[in-house]
Amino acid sequence: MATPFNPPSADGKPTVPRWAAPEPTKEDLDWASLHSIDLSLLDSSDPKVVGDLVELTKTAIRDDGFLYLTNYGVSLDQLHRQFDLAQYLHSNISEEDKERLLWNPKSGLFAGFKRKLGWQREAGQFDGIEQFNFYRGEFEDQENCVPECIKPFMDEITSFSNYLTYSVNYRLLKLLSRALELPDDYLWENIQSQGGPVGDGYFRHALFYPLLGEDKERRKGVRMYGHTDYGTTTLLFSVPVTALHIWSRKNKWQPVKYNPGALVVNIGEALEIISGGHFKATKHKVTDTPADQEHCERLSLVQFNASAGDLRLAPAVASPLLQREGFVLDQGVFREYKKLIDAGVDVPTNKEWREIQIATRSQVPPEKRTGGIQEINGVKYGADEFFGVKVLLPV
Ligand SMILES: O=C(O)CCC(=O)C(=O)O
Ligand SMILES: [Fe+2]
Repeated sequence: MATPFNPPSADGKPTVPRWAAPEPTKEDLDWASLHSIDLSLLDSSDPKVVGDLVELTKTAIRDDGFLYLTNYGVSLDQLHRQFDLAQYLHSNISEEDKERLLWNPKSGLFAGFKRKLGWQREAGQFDGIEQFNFYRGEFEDQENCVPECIKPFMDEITSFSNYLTYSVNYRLLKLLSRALELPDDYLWENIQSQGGPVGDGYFRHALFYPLLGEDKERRKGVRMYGHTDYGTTTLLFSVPVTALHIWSRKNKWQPVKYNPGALVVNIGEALEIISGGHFKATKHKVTDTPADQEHCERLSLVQFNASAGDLRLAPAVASPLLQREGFVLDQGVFREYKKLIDAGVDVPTNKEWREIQIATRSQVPPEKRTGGIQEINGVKYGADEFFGVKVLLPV
């Protein structure tokens, strides 16, 4: 049995106001129909139950690349405490700390504080998205690298991030290794970056302020343009303010419905490549909210799990699934990697791949990307290119 999350106590710490979950939207939207995976079933002593779980996971990540994960060991109360802390950080971080801990994406990391003025370091136009990102460095040197106001609570944040990595992601990668019919520890041992609460990945406290008037007009409904995540798995906590959309199997953008307490898990590019395209790194974006949530602040907690930095990824041809069924070349980064591999050209290392994107990918609409517009099966895409790898985003 997996041990449930058991966080350090809040006793003797400054009082933290409770986060009040906004009312879910009442609009009847064209929701993405995602499968739900009950992670506790992985502990079942009945092989049929576990076998069915692996099958359902396989279906979910082949169909959607996104799934809801439930019963993963964190209670709703414990989760809401983490939202309290994220809200506290954004309400109490001093101007001095914002400046001192300002992020520098040119470094290839999103570490530290992002102001609500544009994506890169220099002040740009208001996008209303504030973030604090905890990388390895923030966890290791808390004295110098995290906001003063959050220091008393770093034990709780560290233990949460540790649980997400060493329990939730560990079990998830086991399930995904089984879907590839590989040994249980295959993805954890060979692909996942290691060390500390987040390996080479990061834990994020993001706050989306309402976007109104001219600012809203300018962004044309998009808060964060379509993209795929580059790591192994991304653990997004399902939030009441509707804004996350996925490019679904119906070839259209569909919103993800609030599922209290659930994790919204998406597959990163690393696993798409390793699985030879069987697992989908699905494009997703963050949009304006429905009208009845227009004035809501959207707090979003995310753990981005990263692949080992020095690896140059190739499909795991030892997988019986791949041997039986071959590659899936429908979409995405795997198809592009395969072109390079077939041509005998080195693909980038994982570290190079994520750092170039963080350092250079800016928040511009797909139709204004450097690689121009392409039409595939009647859908128009804007293109970027990094290391000879084309990245396509639906216009
Ligand atoms: O806040 C969200 O729901 C998603 C954010 C996201 O996709 C990302 O930062 O990669
Ligand atoms: Fe993302």
